[in-house]
Amino acid sequence: MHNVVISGTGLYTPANSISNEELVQSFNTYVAQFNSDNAAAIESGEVQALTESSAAFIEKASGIKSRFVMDKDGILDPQRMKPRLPERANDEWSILCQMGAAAAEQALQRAGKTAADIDGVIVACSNLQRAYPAISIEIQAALGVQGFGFDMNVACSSATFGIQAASNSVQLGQARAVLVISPEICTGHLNFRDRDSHFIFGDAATAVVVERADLATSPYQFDILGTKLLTQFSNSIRNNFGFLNRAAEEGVGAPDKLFVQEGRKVFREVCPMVAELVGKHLEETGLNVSDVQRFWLHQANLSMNHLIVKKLLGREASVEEAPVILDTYANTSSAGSVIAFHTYQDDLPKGSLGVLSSFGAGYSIGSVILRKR
Ligand code: CO8
Repeated sequence: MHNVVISGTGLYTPANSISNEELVQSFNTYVAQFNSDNAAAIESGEVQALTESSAAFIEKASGIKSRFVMDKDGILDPQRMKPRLPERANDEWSILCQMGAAAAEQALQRAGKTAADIDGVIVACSNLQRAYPAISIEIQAALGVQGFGFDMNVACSSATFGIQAASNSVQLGQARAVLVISPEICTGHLNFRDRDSHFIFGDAATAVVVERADLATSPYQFDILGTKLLTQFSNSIRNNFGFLNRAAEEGVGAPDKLFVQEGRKVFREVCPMVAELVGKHLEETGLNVSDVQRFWLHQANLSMNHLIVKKLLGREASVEEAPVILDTYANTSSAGSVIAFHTYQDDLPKGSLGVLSSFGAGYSIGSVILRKR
């Protein structure tokens, strides 16, 4: 059995960002148009009038101020309200491959490795743009990596589940190093006409090099002290989009073929589960919660993260202890906790303990305990 480290991380951030104010302006234009077009039906009670969104509500309820996106114009066009991402020819790299490979190249650079040092690529994310061939195998080709590749989806928890799979492969000697890549175009499956959720998501890609400790040479290493995963079935976060939609024509294009959630219920049910899992994981690893210098948590909602860390520590956490990136990135699904880890790790002294934890649809929760080398 080999000891395993994370030896490098990478981040791809799209060029364009949308502020709450810009998003709300587009949404409210759509609302005004809808209510005007349906004035008679609204008057007679056949159709319900739509209500405006508010930038102040969004920031207060979620902590989100802006989000990076792969296409800004298509989302903000009130006639369209979805990204415009043109199809590419089969001999061009796909958009998920392109952003995933960019994050991977940065992770390889920080790890001081090249494609020749990697034996596997796992693409772990919420939304894969096609059924096959696997995006991971395409990224292998784009980077020039030999060995194996496979895709996996555990929604927002995909990256931590991917890190466990990668860590197991390296520990068992099946690979010297594995790249875990999370390209997320969450705006592709976000209903920008839904007031309750139109502000939640953004786009980004992350990558992590999981490597045999005795081969790692980078100055950015973290020992993986343990991983722990939990899933429990819930319909509170759901997306019914899939390949069988065409066999049920009546449902094609319906709102349930995009992201839907009961936000309050998710908040209430998931926070205690995360605190319990992380607490138990630390205990099983022989560590105390008070030994942990940093919690890199899934970035969905600021109050959610405050509550989870408060349950764990028994007090409010400082922003250094639980760093925030959702203010500028929004929820980037599986990429979120890794963006926090990538952005807020270099200041930690050697020996510092941290927990990388993600949570989301399924429900699914992942915990990875890390110690800086
Ligand atoms: N503007 C103004 N007012 C609003 C708006 C708006 N945009 N939206 C709702 N309101 C109003 C409501 O009408 C309501 O009014 P009233 O009290 O009069 O009825 C009031 O605000 C409160 O509404 P909510 O109860 O809905 O608001 P919350 O305080 O619960 O906040 C949140 C809503 C921010 C959504 C919050 O519940 C939340 O963040 N919950 C956690 C959700 C979460 O973490 N989900 C994770 C899902 S992500 C995941 O697992 C990945 C899935 C795959 C990703 C795919 C990519 C698309």
